[in-house]
Amino acid sequence: MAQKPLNVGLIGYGFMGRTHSNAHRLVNQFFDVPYRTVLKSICGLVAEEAKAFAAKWGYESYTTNWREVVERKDIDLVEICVPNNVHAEIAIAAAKAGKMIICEKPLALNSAQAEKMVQAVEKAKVPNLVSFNYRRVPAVTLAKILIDEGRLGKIFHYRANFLQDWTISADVPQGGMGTWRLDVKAAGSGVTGDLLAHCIDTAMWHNGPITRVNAMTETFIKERKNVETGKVEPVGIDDACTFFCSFENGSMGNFESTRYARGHKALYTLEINGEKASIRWDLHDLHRLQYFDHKDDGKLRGWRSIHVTDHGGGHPYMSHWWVPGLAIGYAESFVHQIADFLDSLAKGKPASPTFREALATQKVCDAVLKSAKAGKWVDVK
Ligand code: SOE
Repeated sequence: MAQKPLNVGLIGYGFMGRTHSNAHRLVNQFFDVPYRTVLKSICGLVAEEAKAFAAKWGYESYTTNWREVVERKDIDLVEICVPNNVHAEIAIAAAKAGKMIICEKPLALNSAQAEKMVQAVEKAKVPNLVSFNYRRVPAVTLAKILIDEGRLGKIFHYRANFLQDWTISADVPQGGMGTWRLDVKAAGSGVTGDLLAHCIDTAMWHNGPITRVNAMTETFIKERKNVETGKVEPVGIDDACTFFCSFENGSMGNFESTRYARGHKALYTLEINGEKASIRWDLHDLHRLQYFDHKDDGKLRGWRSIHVTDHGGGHPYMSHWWVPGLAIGYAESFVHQIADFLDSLAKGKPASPTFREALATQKVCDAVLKSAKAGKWVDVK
């Protein structure tokens, strides 16, 4: 396939900077997409680190000034992999400069800010995508296909958890590289924006809009040292959040996230119960989809564990990888994301989830935090 080059400027060389860079390194090896991504520039706070990252991942240049990336005439796509409080400023400037944008999740600190970002990309008519990568784990995509085929029938329940345990110690600081997620000024919220946003994005993709929520949050450790100021400061994020919700289709939702579930490192699970069938998925076993079909013969009826690696069986994305039976993992969900983005670009179609779709997720997050504060049901508006 004839491929056009697509020049990338990536801002942020932390954990997400690595997942996105890795995806660029692999996408053209495994997917016949009409564009070949070229790693033009990496931007990060410390020049020496940016230089080392550029050398390791194959970027042609590095900088510590994100405006340089946004303003460079030879850059087509800007990827935003920095803390949440800088997403809006960079995205709006990039849209004004006519760049395509892929932004890490959550889109913004809150929906008012996300709204401005949506206006900017829509006014500039630039392709845009928010990196809710779990949609593109083949088993999660297969769940969407099964739901859309009507195999579950009417949906009654959607439940999801995202459990971690890395902030239990009071010695974990807030602010700075790696721990900015604990600083409300940088993150906007705690587990609601960081982890539940993933669950909400997937849930609304699978099961349609969420209309109202009833939430509770807790901050277990009230003060932590701030790496930026060197002072012990109040913690402004939610350490844990549980909420119930209604979906527009009449089903009930039940969501929980915490960074205080000792023993769980990144346990994202989801379960959907329909009139005819149920589905269950677990990030720790991400290539499997559990499926129960009530119409199976009674003697054999039970939960089946589908190893989602068989493209002969129609398993999404798997024809691009190895032979049936051999699994892929977390990193590949980012490869699928960029492959889908490039494919949509060639077709002149938006790639999902767009900034506008991520705004809907942000509105649910805002309603969750508002409900927890008010101690009552809140409509998602
Ligand atoms: C937090 O620990 C985190 O890295 C999130 O920020 C990611 O979005 C999630 O995929 C894994 O956990």
